[in-house]
Amino acid sequence: MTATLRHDWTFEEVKALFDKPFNDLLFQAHSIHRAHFDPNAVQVSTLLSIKTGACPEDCKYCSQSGHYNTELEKEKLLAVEKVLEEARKAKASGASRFCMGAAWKHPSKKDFPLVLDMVRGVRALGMETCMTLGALSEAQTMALAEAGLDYYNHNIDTSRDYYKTIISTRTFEDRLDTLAHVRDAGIKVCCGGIVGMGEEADDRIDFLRELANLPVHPDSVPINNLVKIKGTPLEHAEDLDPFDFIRMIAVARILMPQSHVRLSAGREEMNDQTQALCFFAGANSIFYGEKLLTTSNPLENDDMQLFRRLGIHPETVTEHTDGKPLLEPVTPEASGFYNAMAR
Ligand code: SAM
Ligand code: DTB
Ligand code: SF4
Repeated sequence: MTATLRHDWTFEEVKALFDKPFNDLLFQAHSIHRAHFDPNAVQVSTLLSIKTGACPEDCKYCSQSGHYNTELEKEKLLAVEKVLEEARKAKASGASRFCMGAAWKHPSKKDFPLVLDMVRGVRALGMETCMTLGALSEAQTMALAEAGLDYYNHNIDTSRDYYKTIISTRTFEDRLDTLAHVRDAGIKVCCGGIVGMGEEADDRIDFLRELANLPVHPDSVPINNLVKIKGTPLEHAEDLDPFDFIRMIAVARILMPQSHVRLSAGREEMNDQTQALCFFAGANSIFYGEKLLTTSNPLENDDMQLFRRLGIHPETVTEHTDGKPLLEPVTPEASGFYNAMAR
């Protein structure tokens, strides 16, 4: 059941998917998943916060916003060598992609050359590279592409309508502008958002519709379940029904059949059964490693056990997004994923 790629989804069509009986929705999503991917392979990325806290943006969910008192320990931009040391560790533990995140509105002139060195350095270790640094100018995007950046993460986070309730220091359109620069520079786009922020079901429908109707589907679609941070306005947001979270994954898979859908933040609060259903519904990427950016993630060993229990293996990666080979292919056997388990 291969699906044609569409960019003209209507609200009613997406709502009709959400309204399907759970089994029908999962069957459709899994059939599409199977037609486009190895259903037992999951891409494995590790995150590192390269600059932490004191962010000028006011995202109501975020531990790193300078607008809220979240008791977070702030940290200046890490030294390039420290970042490479962490990337080496992530590779040895089995990650194929290293994602570096900075709490900036946009990168400064002073910091930007260091960020480029990080991209070159991580790439030279034989890993895929990903960065999330806030808004980018056209020139910065070109420079990142030249340095060999594989992916740029820049989320639209929620529906266009609900966006204003969550963030006031930038607009939804600002996000689309940076996404266009990234696409134009030939860097693969990683773009998704968060659920469980007090949004309506209609916002979740519209959020996925916006993603699917972008000129090109994002290559990676992270679906984060809100990690509630003490001191932020969303500290006491109501939990989303886990079945509604699984529905999000399933609908994302149906709308964007060729994209990697990432089961992102919030896995620590999910049981194994929910995660397994997410993989069945079409999730085929995770953040792996004991920390996300500032909050915790399942222990590496727990993820390895879960993979083993479900017969899932890390996805094999042989080349960068520009077609150049990785220093050495990352295969399940060579990735260090299972070696790390034996340790
Ligand atoms: N500052 C950059 C930006 O906003 O693009 C990059 C880092 S930001 C932390 C990346 C994404 O992480 C956000 O867009 C949001 O979707 C997700 N995120 C941040 N805090 C979160 C939380 N508490 N729970 C779940 N997801 C979160
Ligand atoms: C994304 O969508 N999720 C990641 C990544 N992109 C950068 C970040 C999750 C952050 C969770 C909260 C924290 O650890 O601070
Ligand atoms: Fe800053 Fe990104 Fe957090 Fe928003 S999500 S406050 S931009 S670090």
